[in-house]
Amino acid sequence: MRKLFLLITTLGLIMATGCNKPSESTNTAGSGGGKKLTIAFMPKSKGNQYFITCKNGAVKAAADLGIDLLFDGPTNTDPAKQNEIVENWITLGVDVIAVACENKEGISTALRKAQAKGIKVITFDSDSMPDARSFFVNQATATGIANVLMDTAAQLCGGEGEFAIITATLTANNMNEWRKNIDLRLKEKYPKMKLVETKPCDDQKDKAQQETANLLGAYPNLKCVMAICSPAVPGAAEAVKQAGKVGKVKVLGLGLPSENRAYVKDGVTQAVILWKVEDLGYLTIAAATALAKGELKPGATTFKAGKLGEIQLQGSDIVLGQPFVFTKENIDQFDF
Ligand code: RAM
Repeated sequence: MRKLFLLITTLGLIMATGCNKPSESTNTAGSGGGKKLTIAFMPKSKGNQYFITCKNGAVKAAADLGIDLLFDGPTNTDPAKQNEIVENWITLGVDVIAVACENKEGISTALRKAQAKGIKVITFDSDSMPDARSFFVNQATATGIANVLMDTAAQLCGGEGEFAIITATLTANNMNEWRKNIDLRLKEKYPKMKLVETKPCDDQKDKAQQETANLLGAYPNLKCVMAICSPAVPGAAEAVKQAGKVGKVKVLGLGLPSENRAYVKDGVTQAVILWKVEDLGYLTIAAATALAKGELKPGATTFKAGKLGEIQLQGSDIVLGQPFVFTKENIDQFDF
């Protein structure tokens, strides 16, 4: 009985400590000697499968490189909460903060404050203002992503007709850079295609579904929906399916194979485009570690990113690679 009581008390204590702890922490075995680095890693939102996959890569890198990883972020997109977490990490005195920014300008003040306290800062997935961080780990160039999106949309529409975009938020730098470059490609190459509207969905599948349903009602000649944030791709597909417009309105976007497999197989979604998301998390932690150790300095042209090998820099951008197109034919080969 006493043993049972002790067990319950201990479990209660562990749970209470867990609840009060602001960030999840992954302790990894150090490579021996010296103080272990603590790298704090923040997604745009913790509930988004895309960032859960990024985190898996970050955890692997932490184990490979022998650093302690803190992981925290808003449950859903929330720029104010991101600022609050950065402030907590400043108080904690972490070595590096790595963040996917929801609001480019909004978060930069807090990141500058971290830098002023001697904390190194890098961004990944979605950048801050350039002076608020040392490096940005980019999944692929904005032009590369925009061109493959726009070229695929034009191909699906036979080079003409109306299309609409579902974006995440109007404050996230990655979304805005991609939108800007989609516009450029559209003007340059596809004069017969018309972008009717761009609607934000706050990185929420249900909101993307609702916005797509509204667009289908407002534009009866719509030929294609381009969803440029991962939760929006299955959301747009579901709306097209429920409106009975499968095949008539094409769906494409930046999404995870796992969240879109069924829609792709059923012919609702024609193309899903993405990069190796786990590697984005891995590369971010590798860059953060190299930065903290003084192995990656401003002006560098390459650096060694653990198991990913030597990575090229473009100015202060560390670019992971090229976007990839998943279709009915190849989607089964990918399990993320
Ligand atoms: C969402 C996020 C993220 C973006 C992906 C494609 O998960 O908005 O920033 O890179 O989509």
